[in-house]
Amino acid sequence: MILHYYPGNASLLPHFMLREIGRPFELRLVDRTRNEQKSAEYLQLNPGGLIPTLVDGSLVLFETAAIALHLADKYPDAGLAPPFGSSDRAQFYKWMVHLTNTPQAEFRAWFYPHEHVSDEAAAPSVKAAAEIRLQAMFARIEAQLGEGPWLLGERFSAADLFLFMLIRWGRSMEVPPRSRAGLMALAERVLERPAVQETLAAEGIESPFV
Ligand SMILES: N[C@@H](CCC(=O)N[C@@H](CS)C(=O)NCC(=O)O)C(=O)O
Repeated sequence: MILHYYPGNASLLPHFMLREIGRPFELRLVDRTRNEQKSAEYLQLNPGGLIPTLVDGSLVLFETAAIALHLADKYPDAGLAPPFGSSDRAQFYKWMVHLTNTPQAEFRAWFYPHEHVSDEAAAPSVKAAAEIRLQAMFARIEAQLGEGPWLLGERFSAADLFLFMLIRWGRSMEVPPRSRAGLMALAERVLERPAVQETLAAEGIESPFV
């Protein structure tokens, strides 16, 4: 398997999972400083020119959540998702879909506000509004964590790795997700995982992680 990645990008989730799974894989840097995600070669794999892409034999996959669900399904022994057909599995789907189509999508407006305006002068206002929506999203997620410690209660899953990545992305927000005790507790537990530490080191990501 080959993961096309850039440090700290959405590729972080499948990278965490590949290290949790513990099988050999190759990391291939998509150098964003040279806009390689828009190169003709990369667009063949990922027509949107976005990171990540997973190549698994003849299978080429884009969309972070799809890659994560595929890895969880393919390697059930890694315990990254609850058993098929269980209520926990349904909750797992709920969180994976929610995280990708709500906060992850909103983060695009926050990171790339210029893509959401016709007048460049409006970009700061779009970013500020995205931040307010993100804060509300993180507050709702924290409220639903309840006793936790994980999104699925007692059971760790790839959804927690996904949430960790989003908490990290928000670290320079005015009210960062880490300022919410429940989210910080989850992030600290995720950081205790050896696979997570290995991933962060391999990507050259240093503390503070969130
Ligand atoms: N929905 C896509 C979004 C991926 C995405 O936005 N990736 C960002 C990095 S986190 C990217 O490639 N940005 C570079 C660009 O927009 O050119 C996914 O989850 O795979």
